[in-house]
Amino acid sequence: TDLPRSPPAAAEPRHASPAAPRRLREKLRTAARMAGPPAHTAPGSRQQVQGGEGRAETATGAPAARETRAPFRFDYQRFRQSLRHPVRGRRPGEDPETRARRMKIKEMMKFAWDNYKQYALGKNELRPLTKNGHIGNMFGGLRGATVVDALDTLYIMELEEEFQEAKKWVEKSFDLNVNGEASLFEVNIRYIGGLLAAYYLTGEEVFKSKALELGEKLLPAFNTPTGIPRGVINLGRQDTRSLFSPCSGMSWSWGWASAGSSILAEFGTLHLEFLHLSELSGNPVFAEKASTSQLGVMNIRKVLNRVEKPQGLYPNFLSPVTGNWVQHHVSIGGLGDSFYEYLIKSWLMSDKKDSEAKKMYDDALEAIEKHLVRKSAGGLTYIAEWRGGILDHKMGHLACFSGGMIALGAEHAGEERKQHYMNLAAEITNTCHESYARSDTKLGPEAFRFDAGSEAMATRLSERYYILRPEVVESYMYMWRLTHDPKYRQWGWEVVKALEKHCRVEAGFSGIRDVYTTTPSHDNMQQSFFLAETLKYLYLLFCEDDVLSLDDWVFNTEAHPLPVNHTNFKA
Ligand code: DMJ
Repeated sequence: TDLPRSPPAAAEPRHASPAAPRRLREKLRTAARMAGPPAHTAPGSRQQVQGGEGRAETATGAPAARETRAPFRFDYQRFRQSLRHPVRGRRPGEDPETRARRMKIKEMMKFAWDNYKQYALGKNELRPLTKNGHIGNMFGGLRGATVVDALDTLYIMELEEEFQEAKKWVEKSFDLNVNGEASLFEVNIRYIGGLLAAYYLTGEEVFKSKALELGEKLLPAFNTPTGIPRGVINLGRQDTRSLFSPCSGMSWSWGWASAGSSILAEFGTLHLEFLHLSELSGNPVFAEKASTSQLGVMNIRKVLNRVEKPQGLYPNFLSPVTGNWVQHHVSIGGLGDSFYEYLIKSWLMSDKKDSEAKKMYDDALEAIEKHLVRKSAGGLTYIAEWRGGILDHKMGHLACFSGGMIALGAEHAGEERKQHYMNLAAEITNTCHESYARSDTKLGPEAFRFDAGSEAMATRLSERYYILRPEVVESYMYMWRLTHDPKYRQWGWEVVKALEKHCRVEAGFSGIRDVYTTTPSHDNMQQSFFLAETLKYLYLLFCEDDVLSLDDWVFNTEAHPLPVNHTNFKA
């Protein structure tokens, strides 16, 4: 069983000898601060509690670490000069139809933003039918998820006025001084990813400082016996004991996750952003906590490389206490998806130096292909889910990102494997397109199945909805960039037309409850990832390849571009 245990003692570590180099001693001190007081028993139904209640140090020790370190400055100008292509491209002559389609997508973005601004600015999402805002409980009291998610898309589309409106909101109204329970994963991919991308694209300091401040608030989630973070963290101030924020800095596992486990796609989707937080701050604590081990706090990859993997597969639930799998459910869709994405992207972002990530990706993909990839009776290739050795012949919409990922990885697989993986990527993307083409709205369901005579269609009422998700157009964008086969632009344009017809309402875009009826019922929610991802990938599909070139950028799992690390930009 998964009982609460104490993290390592918060004392000067044994091996911090006076002879140790100064940088190392500073790191050790920081990490000792991070270790925090003993664990607490979780209130209510919560599974695990660890971390920083009443912590005497500043938030996570990172600010204190800054006091002892030589001042660090990231040289933004030098970084910009290092890019191989202008961020927004060179704009050579292009055919008028492509331009017109791109302009249409830009208009959709403006419409989505304008309505959010008018009815919901400062809330997390727009409710386009009732014309008000939605806050939800994923972001621990943080607001403006749509603003932060939209920043880089507005910038790339040259919606200058709208970008300035969004920036002004971040400067004047984005309050990080909140006290609530947040998803570590969602805050990381949407807020940290969005702020980092906005900084790298524009050089505006406000985005960098907000990203770093927020990043520090996430660090206590790593205070577990293995260093595998828990899924939920309280974002409250951690430097004072307060009657009003008794849980600040503490973290929990999701109540619904088996036996206090952490989720593969959550703890496996931090690496890109946390490396950039370290790069920009000069503070190694983010990267170390996200990737390497200090003071016996096992890092994420170490734990994963140590634990035995059934048939080479990675199950979705892992105990942050023991470092063992809690359940044998494997999926390249929800709960697993972006873990695999971040392995290949970690390698690409490191300018192909992070060979550990590449090997983990290659091995994982080999196991997935062997045990999960299947062909339907009708000849469609799909990726099934695996439950303790039994295949569930279902593919989630979320799993449709994998066509793009496999194509991206194929580029670097060596000639023979390259063609093999490009074929696999094309087949999976084709299957996902079929899931759209076989619906009445030409939008795809949340999940589709290949059993009981069904092929690429939802068989359960509860899986028929479409919430403006990006994964299918994400794969079209990568497949277009890597093959230039015009069918991907054609398929992307089909999605644009379907969104306009079935999801556009008077005050924004809404998800729909059933893709198999042309009189859809709207779910009254304009998801922030529609602006961050769906519209951005559609727009890029109709851009030249040098706009956010894949030579210079990797997209985080929320489509926020982060630069490939060609050099060290310390001023
Ligand atoms: C996004 O927040 C991210 O793409 C995440 O990785 C998965 N789900 C949504 C969009 O569907």
